[in-house]
Amino acid sequence: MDGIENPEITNKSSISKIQKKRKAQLTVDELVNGILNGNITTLSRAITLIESKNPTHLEKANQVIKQCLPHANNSVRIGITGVPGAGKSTFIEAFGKNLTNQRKKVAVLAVDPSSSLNKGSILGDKTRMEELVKDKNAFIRPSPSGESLGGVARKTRETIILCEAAGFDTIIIETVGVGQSETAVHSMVDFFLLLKLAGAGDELQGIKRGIIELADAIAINKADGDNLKRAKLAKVEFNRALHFYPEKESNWQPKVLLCSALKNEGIAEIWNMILEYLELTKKNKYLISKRQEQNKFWLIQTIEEQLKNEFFNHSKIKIELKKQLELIESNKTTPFAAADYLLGLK
Ligand SMILES: Nc1nc2c(ncn2[C@@H]2O[C@H](COP(=O)(O)OP(=O)(O)OP(=O)(O)O)[C@@H](O)[C@H]2O)c(=O)[nH]1
Ligand SMILES: [Mg+2]
Repeated sequence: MDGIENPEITNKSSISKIQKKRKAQLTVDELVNGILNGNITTLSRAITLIESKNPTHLEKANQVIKQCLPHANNSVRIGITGVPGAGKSTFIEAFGKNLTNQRKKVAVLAVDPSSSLNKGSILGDKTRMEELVKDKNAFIRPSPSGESLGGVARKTRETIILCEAAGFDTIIIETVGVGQSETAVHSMVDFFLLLKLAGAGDELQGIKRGIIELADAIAINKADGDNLKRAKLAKVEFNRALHFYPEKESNWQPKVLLCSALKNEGIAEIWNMILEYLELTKKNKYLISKRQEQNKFWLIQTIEEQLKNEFFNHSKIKIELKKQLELIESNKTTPFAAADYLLGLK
C-alpha cells in the first residue's frame, strides 16, 4: 500500500537532514571511544540510548555501559536533596563552580520523581545554573522523563558510570526532598547532603525524620542578611537533635553547616568537609564496602524492576488482569486469589 503523501508545507531539506542524522548512528565502539576521550556530545548520545525505550537501543546501551565499567568508579558521588525552594540549583551552581575552578570535572544529574507528571525536570531551571551550564568542565543532564522512580534511578545510576568513564571526577545528584527519591539517591552516592532553610519547621519543609537519618551533613542555606540569626539558631538546634540519632556505620559524625549559595559563602567549607569524610571512610574502608553494598542492592532492585515490567507488559497478563480487576469490582474474587491466578499464568 502507498504511504501517506508528504504535506506540501514539509521542508524537504530538513527532512533529508534528519534522515542523514538518523543514519549516522554511532557504533558501540565509536560511542565508547568518544566517551573515553571525554567527548560530551558522544556522552549525551550514549545517555539518550540508556534512556530510550527501544529494545535495540537498550541492547546497545548495555554494551556501552559494560565497556565503560572498567573506567568508572573513580569519582566522588554526592547526593543533594532539599525541598523546592531550598536553593538546590543555586547551591549546585556555586558548589560546582568552586570545583571547576579547582580544575575538577563536575557532572550534575537528577533523580526527579515528578518528571513523569510534568515531563519537565528539576534541572530544567538552568537559569539558576547559568555559569555552570556554560562551563566546559561541567556537564548537566536533567532527569529522564516519563519513567517510574525505579526506572529513573536505574538510568541515573547507569549514567553515573558513563560520566565517570568520560573523566568526570565529581558527580552531583540532585533530588527534590519529597517522596522516595532520597532513598534511591542515597543508595547511589558516597555522601548525602541535606539542604535546609532556617526558620521553617520540619513539617513546613516536608522533611521526614528518615531523611535526616540518611544525611551525612545538613547545610542550612540562605544564611545571609536578616536570615543569618535564625540560621545560627537552627544550627544549634540541629546539632542538638543529631545527637539523638544512632551512630553511623561509617563512624562519621554528621555535621551541620551554614551557607549562602547566593553569596557563595560557606561553600568551600562544605567541600572541605566532604574531603574530610572521604579521608575517614577511605581509611576505615567504609567507602569501599558501601559501594559494594550499593551494587548488591542495585542487582536486587534491577531484578525486581525487570520482573515487574515483564509481568505487566505481557500481552496475556494485560488482558487477564483487566478481567480479574472486574471480578474484584463485582466481589467475585479476592485480590489474593486473583494474584495467584495471574502469577500462575505465565
Ligand atoms: N537569600 C538567599 N536566597 C537564596 C539562596 N540560595 C537560593 N536562594 C533563592 O531561593 C530561591 C530558590 O532557589 P533555587 O536554587 O531555585 O531552589 P531549588 O531548591 O533549586 O528549588 P526547586 O528547583 O524548585 O526545587 C531563588 O529565588 C534563589 O535566588 C541563598 O543562599 N540566600
Ligand atoms: Mg532547582
